[in-house]
Amino acid sequence: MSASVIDFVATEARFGAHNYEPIGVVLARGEGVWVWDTEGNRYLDCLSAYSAVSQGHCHPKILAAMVEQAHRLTLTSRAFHNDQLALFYEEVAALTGSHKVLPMNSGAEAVESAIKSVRKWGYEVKGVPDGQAEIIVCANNFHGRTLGIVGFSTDPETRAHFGPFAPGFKIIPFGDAAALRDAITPNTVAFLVEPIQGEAGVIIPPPGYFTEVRELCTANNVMLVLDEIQTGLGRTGKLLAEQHEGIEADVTLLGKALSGGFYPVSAVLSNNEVLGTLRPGQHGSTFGGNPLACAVARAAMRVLVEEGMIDNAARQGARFLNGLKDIRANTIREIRGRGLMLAVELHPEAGRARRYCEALQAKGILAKDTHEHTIRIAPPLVITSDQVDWALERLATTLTQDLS
Ligand code: IF1
Repeated sequence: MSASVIDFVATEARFGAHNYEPIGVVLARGEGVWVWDTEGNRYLDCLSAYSAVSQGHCHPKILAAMVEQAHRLTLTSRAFHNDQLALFYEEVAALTGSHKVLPMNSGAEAVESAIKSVRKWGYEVKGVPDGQAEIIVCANNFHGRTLGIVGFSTDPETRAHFGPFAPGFKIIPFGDAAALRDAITPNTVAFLVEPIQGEAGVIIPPPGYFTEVRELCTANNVMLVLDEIQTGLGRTGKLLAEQHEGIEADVTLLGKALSGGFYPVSAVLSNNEVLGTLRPGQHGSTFGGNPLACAVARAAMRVLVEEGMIDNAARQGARFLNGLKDIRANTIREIRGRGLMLAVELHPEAGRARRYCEALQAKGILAKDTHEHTIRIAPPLVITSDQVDWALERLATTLTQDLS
């Protein structure tokens, strides 16, 4: 690495908590699907900041909305109204068919807020005895990094030495409706689940799973909370991943691409019942629903729809998936994906996925490994057919190498 790159990396190592092991590239600029490092090398971003930059890097219309609002009013607190929040509410509710919106900042905050809200609904509406609410989650879940959330993680790395944890969560296998049926009790208030498990390696449930889940939740007065923070807003080729299953969640969580990567914006969306239980003073956030966040999110949603990014994700996702499946390489165990949420799982004997990500970097593609043997592929939803083909060429040459 050249001197300037080592300076950045060394300084990060010197001062920064070592909670990430980034690939050896220092990025300086982004535009659309492309990012450039400090040396001017160009890469196709196949991570999109974990699907937060779905609209492409530095989208000009989101940037313009951010700059215009930043000149006018950035933060008021919710102690006062502002002229962006109501518009954000209207537009996100119209886009998703929701009735109530709770604006937060990070995805984890939306998840935590949803947990608080469904518990409150359980006690005050469903009649669960106070302090006995149960929430069912899935093994290999990823819903964020707060203490409450890692308390129900099954990943030792995510939860080791962070305890003690809060009770009230039951863990069942993902994709097994019978396990959900058997786990529900009169004190169950919600089933919190990702439509497709992202961090687990793009795990897609069996056909019909969510139809059964929806029926079980309805029959037992259990709130179905879908964490669409990664799968939502076009990533899987539909606005919400639930649409592939033909169901509707009771509570939907959005984040990441809700701001197009410009600003932390998340939201809990629900029917009246769940969010209707929150009264003044019972929940809040300094930055939640601030005018700058709302202006950015409004622009991010607008360009997603107006520029046909959702349909493009479906088309280019199919192209990408078929192209990956056409690669004949002994290293590949399985190719998975829906829309532009794709994964290449390698055979364990092929070596660590990180080695292949490092080889891809040398060919101009930035991708991230997950759980040792899987390479995630999630480019911005603005990717073109030519760019998909360009990426597939490089993936094919890399995956046919043996980097064990
Ligand atoms: C990290 C993972 C992805 C999420 C879902 C909630 C959140 C996330 C489905 C929390 C966040 C991020 C977090 C980031 C890496 C990335 C990630 F690898 F950690 F799991 F995308 F798969 N629900 N995912 O994916 O949202 O609070 O981060 O805004 O923690 O390293 P957040």
